[in-house]
Amino acid sequence: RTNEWRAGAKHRVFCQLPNGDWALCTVITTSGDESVLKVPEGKVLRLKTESLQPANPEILDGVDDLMQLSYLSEPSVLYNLQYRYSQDMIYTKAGPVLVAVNPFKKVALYGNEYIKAYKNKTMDSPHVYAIADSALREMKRDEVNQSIIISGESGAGKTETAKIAMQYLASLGGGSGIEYEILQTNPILEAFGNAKTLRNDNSSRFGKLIEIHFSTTGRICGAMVQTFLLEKSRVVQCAVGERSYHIFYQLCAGAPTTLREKLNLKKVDEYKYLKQSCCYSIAGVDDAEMFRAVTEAMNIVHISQEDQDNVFAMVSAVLWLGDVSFTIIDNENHVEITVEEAAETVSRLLGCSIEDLNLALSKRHMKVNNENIVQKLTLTQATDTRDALAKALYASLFEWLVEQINKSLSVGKRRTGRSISILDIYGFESFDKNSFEQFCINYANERLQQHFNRHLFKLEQEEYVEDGIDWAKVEFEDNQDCLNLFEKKPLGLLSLLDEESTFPNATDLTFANKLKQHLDTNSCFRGERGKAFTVRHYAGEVAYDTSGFLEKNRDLLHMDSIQFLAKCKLSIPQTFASKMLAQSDNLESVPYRPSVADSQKLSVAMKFKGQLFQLMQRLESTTPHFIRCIKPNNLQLPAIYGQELVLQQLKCCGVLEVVRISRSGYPTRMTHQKFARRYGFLLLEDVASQDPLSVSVAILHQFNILPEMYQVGYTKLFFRTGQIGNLENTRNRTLHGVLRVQSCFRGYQA
Ligand code: AOV
Ligand code: MG
Repeated sequence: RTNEWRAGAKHRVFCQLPNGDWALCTVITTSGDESVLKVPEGKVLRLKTESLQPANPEILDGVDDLMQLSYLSEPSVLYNLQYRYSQDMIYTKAGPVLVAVNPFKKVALYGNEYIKAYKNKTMDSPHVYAIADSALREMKRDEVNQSIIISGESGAGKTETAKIAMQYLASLGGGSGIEYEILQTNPILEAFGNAKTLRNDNSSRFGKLIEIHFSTTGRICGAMVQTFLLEKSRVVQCAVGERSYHIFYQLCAGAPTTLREKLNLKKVDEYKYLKQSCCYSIAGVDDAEMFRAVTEAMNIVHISQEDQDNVFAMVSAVLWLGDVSFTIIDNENHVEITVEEAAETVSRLLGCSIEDLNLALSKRHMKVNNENIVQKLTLTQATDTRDALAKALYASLFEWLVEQINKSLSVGKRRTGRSISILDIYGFESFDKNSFEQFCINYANERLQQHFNRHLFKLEQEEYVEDGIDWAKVEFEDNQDCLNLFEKKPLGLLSLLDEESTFPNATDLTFANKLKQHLDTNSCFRGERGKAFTVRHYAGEVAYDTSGFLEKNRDLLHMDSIQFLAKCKLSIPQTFASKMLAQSDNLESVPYRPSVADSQKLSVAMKFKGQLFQLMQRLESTTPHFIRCIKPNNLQLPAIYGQELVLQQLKCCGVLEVVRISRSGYPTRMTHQKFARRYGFLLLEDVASQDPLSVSVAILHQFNILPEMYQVGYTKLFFRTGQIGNLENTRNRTLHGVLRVQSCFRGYQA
């Protein structure tokens, strides 16, 4: 433990203010175990010396790579990011990782001038452009596919960052015109897959990987989009203050008169599905204008006018479906649909008869003891069936759009195999109440975190090895145990969930009990009271409530509904249903059961796991570039930097972990030349004639820097945390001393 920093007055330290924030202050005096400090507003505080944390010397204020910090403590990292943020320097490196702090305002860091500057290397401060540029260069140089992996919590800026990276790639790899199409996929996917939530006015409700392909000459020749787990439930249910998908509001606000009449559009506040959240507009967003932008984008990616008409017919049908009501026909609460405007509009838009719609929503065909029977549905069952149909319609529409985009951007024969993938995926989530969605999202993040750890370690080790220094492996916390908790067969969370989902009589409670029975000895798992359980994730503990897990995992669309869609004249749902039927070899309508060899055989969790494995496989064969987005406040406002909030995210997205990893190695590096130049004058002996390495070694000896605190590499010196800080202090004292002597001398002369 080094205590030197405490020794003298005028030292910069961090102290924790009553509100919990860390403030940079100077030590006025230290006596006993207490210090008197001057805090930023000029106030004076007396605090226990023990509670203080050393601060870095002034020359390290606002360094553009956290690795250059001599002290890598939490307050130092927070202060450095804040220092930069207050000057609109929103990007900072944490070693190989780019940290991006959301400015929540326009910052003058983008556009052609900047793109040129990064391309020509006249600018080298941390930036998304710099990351995209390295990806492009390394792709060409090493002939290896690259990936840009963007993570961070909701509203942190992942989607914006992905678009900024795409802009840079489009600009440098453009020429064929296809780059413009690629950029235009964004407004389409955002209209159909983004929504206003309490955390983000433009929240992506799906994960996205876009693979941009390059020709041998480095020109963009195509792209492919893959999406993950769209949040379907939003279509039928959404929290107060949030909105459903943008497209619903855009269509209602922006459809021209003829389309409006054709689709029988109402005002947004007249639809049940949209009314429940009491939120219809977004500050600063013109939905009508956005509608025009979306149709323009659809033209650009070659979605025909006829297809666009079909798309909007589906959007309208989903809205009207929510308004379909039921009439109770007997004293057992059985229902039929009420024949009125809603039902009529739905059947007209989908191209089916009202009878078909009624059959699909109020009856269910079942096979019991090899006998076909028809069950009448109760009001609750019918309403659920209606909502499931609306979700399926919307999900099939989204899937169809992604397919069209991929057809239009298709690489085809031009494929060279070289690509840069950009991953914009939901970050780790921990709310007061966490459900199946968080369960899947956090599982995905565990996988990504493992990928992240592995690569950072590899990089770190490679640099040491390249420079020829001794490198005893540093330990790092790996999250394999938590991954095992999810993936182990047969006694892992996913397997147990699937098993329970196959039992018709299982409930969320029996599922929770099963977990507790089998997993209670697992150190990453803790059973809670009732239907809850806790998982110890790498980013912290999350308590999940199993309510709805089985239902959401089964995600059943009854065979009656599938057959209904197959009969509709509208092509998108029809194709979707035919595909499902083609995969199905058994038309029995049963609850989810593995013996049913159809497209619904796979549970949602299993499908997601499959997608995730595929994704990881794809990423493994690429050189990764990591960007961690940070949200500095929950108000979506500029210039507010909440330390607590930032710190929690730095921990969650592994930035502090990278920093911690580096601490156990040699985080500060300086070339022999720079080191000799900076500190050489402190030497007592004359070294003017010596080479930088000898000068460096002489400095290390004179200042008694312990051998375990540094390593001499071929080109660089590697230091453990805090070492450069001490040298800097000596250097400053000496420089000030020299100045004082000089001014005394001048005084004497006068
Ligand atoms: P997310 O993708 O990380 O959330 P977004 O990329 O949608 O977050 O960013 C949220 C909002 O922050 C944007 O709508 C912008 O207003 C603002 N913003 C982000 N980055 C920048 C930037 N570089 N410059 C200016 N404004 C920015 V989510 O999709 O909710 O997880 O599911
Ligand atoms: Mg997003």
